[in-house]
Amino acid sequence: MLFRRKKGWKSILAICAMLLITMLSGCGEKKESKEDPKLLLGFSQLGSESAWRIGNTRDIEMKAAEYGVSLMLENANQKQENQIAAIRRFIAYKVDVIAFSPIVEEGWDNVLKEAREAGIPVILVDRDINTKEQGLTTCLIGADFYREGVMAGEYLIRKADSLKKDHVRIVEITGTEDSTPMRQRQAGFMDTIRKDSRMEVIKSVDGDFLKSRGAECMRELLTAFGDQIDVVYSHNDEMTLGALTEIEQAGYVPGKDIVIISVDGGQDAINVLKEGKINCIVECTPMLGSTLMDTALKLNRGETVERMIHPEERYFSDEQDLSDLKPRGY
Ligand code: GYE
Repeated sequence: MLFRRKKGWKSILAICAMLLITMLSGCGEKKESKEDPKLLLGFSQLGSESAWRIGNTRDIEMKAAEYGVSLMLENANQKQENQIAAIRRFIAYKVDVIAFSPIVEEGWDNVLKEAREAGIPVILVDRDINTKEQGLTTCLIGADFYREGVMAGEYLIRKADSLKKDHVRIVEITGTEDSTPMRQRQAGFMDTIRKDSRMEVIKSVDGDFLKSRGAECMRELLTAFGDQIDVVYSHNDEMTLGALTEIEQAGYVPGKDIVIISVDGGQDAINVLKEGKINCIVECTPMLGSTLMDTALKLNRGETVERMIHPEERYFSDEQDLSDLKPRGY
């Protein structure tokens, strides 16, 4: 009897202990779940200058909803001071993670030190920055813009070969001055064509990634150089589409009289490439939302993340059969 009663107590104790362990480990699991609804992400988008940017914002909103992340999204309308103010609001609001797409590379030290003091990790999306102090941000999720410039340059060398050109005069319409894609797309392109003595950049102008500026720049370039222009290298589709109208109005056939090279690969520009008016588009994908959510959740769990996260990219050109290309989604 006595023996049996003792055994009963032991069993009850063991069951209680097991229940406690299950409950505790259950709590742990919930906290680390991918869909932790408690993550509050503040994201400062730089503007809405292009199909790329609009597609990027839409993708981030969609993925936040999918991952159960609460998103505080602010659009800075192309102004750095608006981005700085947005980041300050995120800090005051005590978000868990801050992400932003910096319009330019310089001028972020102070606000990022404030984020560090508040203990909020910061993710760079799309573009890079240049700070005096290192380690103010955790990582960068965005394209390898230098490689995009290299792909554009390599295409041009192949095109010059096929056209049997011995002198190639290029005009460049660049993106926003001092932004990472502008700097890197230029550097990758120049480093590639520099090795080829046929290539000459006759003029480089700032088109600010805008369609209206692309048109304006092209008008000025055509007035200044006219027939001399063999190639337009434009840092995004918007500026390219703006430039094409001007080229046609001036009586030239884009894609034939002038070789057109663009970057991004949004649907509108791809359609024009298929019509033969653009010769090559280097892809830059705006679909960075999933990686951003995964990274924010990891940081929120205190995990370390890769410093540079580049998406896979390719190019589209008149050398390829693009009839099976899937809709681009931006
Ligand atoms: O190419 C352009 C946009 O930073 C990669 O910004 C981005 C660039 C993109 O407005 O269209």
